[in-house]
Amino acid sequence: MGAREADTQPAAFVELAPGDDIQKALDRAEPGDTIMLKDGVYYQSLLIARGGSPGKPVTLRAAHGGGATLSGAVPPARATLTFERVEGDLYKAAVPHRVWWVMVGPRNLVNYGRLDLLKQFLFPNQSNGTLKPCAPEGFAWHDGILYIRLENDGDPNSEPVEISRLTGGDVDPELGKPGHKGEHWAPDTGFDVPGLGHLYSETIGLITVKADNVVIEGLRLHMGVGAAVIVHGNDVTVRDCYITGAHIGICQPDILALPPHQTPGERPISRSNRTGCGLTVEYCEFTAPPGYEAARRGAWSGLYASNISAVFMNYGGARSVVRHNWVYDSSQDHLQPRGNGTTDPRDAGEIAYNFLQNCGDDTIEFDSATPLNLRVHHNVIVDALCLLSLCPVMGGGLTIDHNLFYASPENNPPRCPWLKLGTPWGKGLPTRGVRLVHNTVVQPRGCLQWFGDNQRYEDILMENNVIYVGEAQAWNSTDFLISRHNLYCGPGVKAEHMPQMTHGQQPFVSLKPIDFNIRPDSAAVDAGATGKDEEYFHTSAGKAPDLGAIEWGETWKFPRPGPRWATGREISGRPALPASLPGKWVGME
Ligand SMILES: [Ca+2]
Ligand SMILES: [Ca+2]
Repeated sequence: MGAREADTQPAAFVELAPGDDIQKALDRAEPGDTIMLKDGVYYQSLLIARGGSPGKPVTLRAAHGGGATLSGAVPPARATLTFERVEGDLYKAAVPHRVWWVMVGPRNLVNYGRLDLLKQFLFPNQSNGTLKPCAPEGFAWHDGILYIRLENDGDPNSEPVEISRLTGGDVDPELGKPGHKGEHWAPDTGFDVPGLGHLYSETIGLITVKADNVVIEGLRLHMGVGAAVIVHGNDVTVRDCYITGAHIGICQPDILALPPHQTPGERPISRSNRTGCGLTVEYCEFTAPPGYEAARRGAWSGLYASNISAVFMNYGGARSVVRHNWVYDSSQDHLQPRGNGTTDPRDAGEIAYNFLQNCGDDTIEFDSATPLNLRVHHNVIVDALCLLSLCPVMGGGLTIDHNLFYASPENNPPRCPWLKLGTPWGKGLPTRGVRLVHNTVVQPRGCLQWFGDNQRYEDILMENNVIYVGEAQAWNSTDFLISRHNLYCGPGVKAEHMPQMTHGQQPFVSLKPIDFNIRPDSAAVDAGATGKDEEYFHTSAGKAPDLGAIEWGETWKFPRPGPRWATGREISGRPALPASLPGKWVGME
């Protein structure tokens, strides 16, 4: 470990190797300092309490991108577990400390909490405690014994089992009990452990940042349990990190004590304008298998409140930027942005150029009562139980433009909606202040909306989109204004289903494989509302704007998402693209 020569030195590089104490180096850091981690695994959890200043952050960085792993697992030398068969595929091993998380290779196991639930693979439903089928793999820890069951009668003695280290973690024992109406909402805040309570994700993490101007870069963040990174500070950047084994990848809690309970209905809404500001998360990769696969196999409602119902980001601060990330294989919403509480353009947030794939719930869910002040653009969203949730956006301030949404016919379950509407907070609360412009939606076996009828809407703008669906629906919400400058098409679509919109034949160059460019003879060419290019962030050509995300003749340039150090086989277990989706659409060519 290199030492700082003098405290007056403007910045220091400290290079550490596995076994060195990262915390000690962090506790001495001054603005502008960089702590470099040499290749290897660091079994440490960190609190960053000393930050930098604007332009001079404190940086924690892998010396070689992806070479250094920060792990919340028990080090292998100490993880000498001997499993003994109890009955059938149920095994047990003595582990004196409580185990919050277990992984087998890339797979996360459900923390069933109670042995009887593990034996039945049943997990209490979030809302009413009813036991629901859940993933057929899992564990339960009780009184110094770890019980485990693996799929296909797997013997844990011959599998790469990792268990979480001894660590703290606040559990509210009153929450998460079957039937208990507590002020929490898994998975937004954490996860339930049956028999024990609700674990808040902000209480166990690999890195907790309680300082401003901090950069975390190039690391593998493994088994954070509650979260990989818990962000309390302002102007924190996480980039080029690969995140596995956490309930929430980046968790930005409110500074207020949880849970504030200040809105109608039963769901806690955070006073998000008190959250840290200026969060940037870019070029990261997050995955939580087998979440999507288990949700597809019908375990969704059992998984919902469990630890493996994982979320890439739950956050809400002003000036947040989320870009160039690749997120896949989770059973929960990939992104959960909360309202940042302001309408000032200087506080606006952005979600851009992300590739969001294989989501077992709603890929982005914006549950928010306060203004979002957010633009969501140039993302590619591929395969999900629901591609996007406006459920609900009560504070407005949301623009969604130039995104590609694709539910592939070969990978995705049928009947996938593009938009989840309605509200979980009771009737009478309108969704408002949403602009959906210049998006391209292709769902050969899906539909337009879910829960949308007979809700209230205010100030909704839907214009210049192309929506291709396999299943047509009528639309009964007259206050959800739909411009005629949208193309609604697909094999089952009839003009009377959505008379407000323009109808037409197959607008694309090809559906197999998918080519999102519109055909020159498509009804979408030059059919957009004119005079709104600037407002809609669009550049039109020809006589008028084209409908959809891509003007005819233009090229879609999607930068390769995920850590920039992982361009080959540095990361295993990435999902294949659907065969019908050429890689160029997501920057893979
Ligand atoms: Ca959701
Ligand atoms: Ca045009």
